[in-house]
Amino acid sequence: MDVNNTLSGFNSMASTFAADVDQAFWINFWISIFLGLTVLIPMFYFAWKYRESNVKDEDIINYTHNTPLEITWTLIPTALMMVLFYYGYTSMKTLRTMPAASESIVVKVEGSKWKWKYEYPANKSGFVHKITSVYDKKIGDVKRGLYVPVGQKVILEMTSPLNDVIHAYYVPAFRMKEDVVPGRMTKQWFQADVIGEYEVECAEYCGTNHSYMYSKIVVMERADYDKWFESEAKSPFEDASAAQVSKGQSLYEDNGCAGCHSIDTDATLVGPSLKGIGAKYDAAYLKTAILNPDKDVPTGFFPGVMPPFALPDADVDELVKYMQTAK
Ligand code: HEC
Ligand SMILES: [Cu+2]
Repeated sequence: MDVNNTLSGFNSMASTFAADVDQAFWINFWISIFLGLTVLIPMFYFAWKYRESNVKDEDIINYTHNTPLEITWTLIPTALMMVLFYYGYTSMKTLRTMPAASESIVVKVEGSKWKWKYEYPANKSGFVHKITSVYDKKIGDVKRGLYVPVGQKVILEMTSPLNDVIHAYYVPAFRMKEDVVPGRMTKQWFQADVIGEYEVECAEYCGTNHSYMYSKIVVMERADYDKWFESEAKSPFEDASAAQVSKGQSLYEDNGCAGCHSIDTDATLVGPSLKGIGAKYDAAYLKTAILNPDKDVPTGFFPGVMPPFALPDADVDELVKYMQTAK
């Protein structure tokens, strides 16, 4: 994914309604140009023609009105505005009319500072895929994303936690964007028709790491998707059995710690590097750092940035163990 070229998505027509939205845009654009010029050109022409040095006082006539002219300049713009309305309304309707849930994959999306989480319906064996998608500054790419089969309707049910802020789920290649609001569910849908990887951006300014609040949608062959969906692998590109990540590492990734902390380099992301932190502090300090981050704030950082994580004790212990041992 090339994050330096965020407009690249506009070159592709990867969803069912991309063409619709583009058509509405271009009709809007050209009608606006036409109407703008029909006002501006006569305006400049008359300003020049009737300039002070060119008009004698005795030549000035006061017209009160001109009915045919007034009817013309009312009817033509009105008709053109109705054309704009028609294309705007019909494409809006396609975008905002959700397909039947029975023929769609319904994925729950949670946007929070600064990660995206996806939760799928249970698969045949009752396993629920929960994916955390964060941008990793070190590798310059998004780790994990939303996986969908090509040609499949997908409904996104989106929200944000109550203690968070507004985000927006924006997929340029699909021409779709909708706010993600704490305490409220918003929806959008799409059907991707071209296999590939598409960038997702947060389109609502949400604080320090807003510009890195990326995710991706990976559109794949039906068979590849099904194979992954019925497995317990974290993504279609990771092998469930070979992935011997510890419970701690898994929690570290799923809670989005990696989006704010580097654990294998000294790089400062949003928060301090956690490399070698086990040698610096004891377990009690690390535990408090997770549950009550504002208690001890290292110099150079601010309270209120790292959210408190209300995790079960066992999970906190695993995270602490992971931080103590990570190389
Ligand atoms: C939104 C960004 C963000 C996320 C997500 C985040 N942190 Fe932090 N973290 C920070 C910031 C900023 C600080 C420094 C300020 C403070 O202590 O509150 C910090 C401090 C810490 C410290 C103390 C470091 C020190 O040198 O004193 C530890 C340990 C820590 N975080 C672990 C974690 C773990 C584990 C997770 C995941 C469960 C996590 N953080 C998630 C931003 C984040
Ligand atoms: Cu955001």
